[in-house]
Amino acid sequence: MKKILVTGALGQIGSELVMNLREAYGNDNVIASDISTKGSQEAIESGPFEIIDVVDGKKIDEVVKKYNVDTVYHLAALLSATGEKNPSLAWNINMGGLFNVLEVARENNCAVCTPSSIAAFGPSTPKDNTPQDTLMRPTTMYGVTKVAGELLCDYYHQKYNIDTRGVRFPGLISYKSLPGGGTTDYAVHIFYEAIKNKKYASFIDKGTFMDMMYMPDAINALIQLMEADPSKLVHRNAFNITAMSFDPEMLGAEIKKHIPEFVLEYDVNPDIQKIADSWPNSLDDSEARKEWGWNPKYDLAAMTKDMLEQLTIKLK
Ligand code: AKB
Repeated sequence: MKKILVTGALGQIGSELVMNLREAYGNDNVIASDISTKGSQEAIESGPFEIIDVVDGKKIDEVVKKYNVDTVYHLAALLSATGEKNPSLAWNINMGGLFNVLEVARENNCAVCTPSSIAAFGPSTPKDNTPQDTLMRPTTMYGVTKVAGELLCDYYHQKYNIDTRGVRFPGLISYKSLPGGGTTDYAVHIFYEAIKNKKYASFIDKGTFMDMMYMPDAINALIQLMEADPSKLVHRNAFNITAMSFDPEMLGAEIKKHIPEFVLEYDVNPDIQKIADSWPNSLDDSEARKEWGWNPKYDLAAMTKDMLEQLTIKLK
């Protein structure tokens, strides 16, 4: 049985990933960790939990040794909009944290799964059906750390034979934990406001298409990729994956099918819009489909219906 450490376990992805991993591998085999205890109490209470600040490599090493960890899901990172407000902090956490995790993995022979992002692409990348292997010159600090992180994982794989794997996540939509400081966060906030106030002012402009994914598909991607036969993986860091691509108008229209009074307005944030404009409209994820059977279940209609149902229950 795997012994898994999850960093950033109380964040948007982590809080759901931990519960799914515990169901699959057993509660005691999944060690959740985060910089504080703020966040999902379920993830803290249902199995082992440790405080880890990922810039502290010694602490990561201590926890890995304490539990005989053989697989690390490294999720702790600053997102794009927050990263642009504090680029040096983004560099320290995103690059310093990943470097520490890879060094600990080398020392203790662990597999490492860490997400990259559509932010790894930039304005010179082909915008539509963006290929797996293409130009990557991002213009945000978050994007810079994601490209550098992909290269670093490739390096540890080639040089030290560490089993590193990753995906380029699009915007992730979920109802359990809120995202923190991302460019794609409008696609989560819109659901809260639609249910509570029947209107939403989007900080991303109409006509801005970005890839998106519902959280159950994102969690499956991380688990499925780490279970994939390594001999089939040509790429490692990191696979394009997507489930849908839409702009705010399309999402608003889909919500209106369930809440006819819903009104979508715009209050565009120029700084965040600039980031969105530098990212692809839609990714080509055929390599992930071919190499490890990636196949998302939720499209825009299925995701919207489920989000509204689940969030309505949660907000009651
Ligand atoms: C963000 O918007 O920063 C993230 C991402 C696409 O990586 N959701």
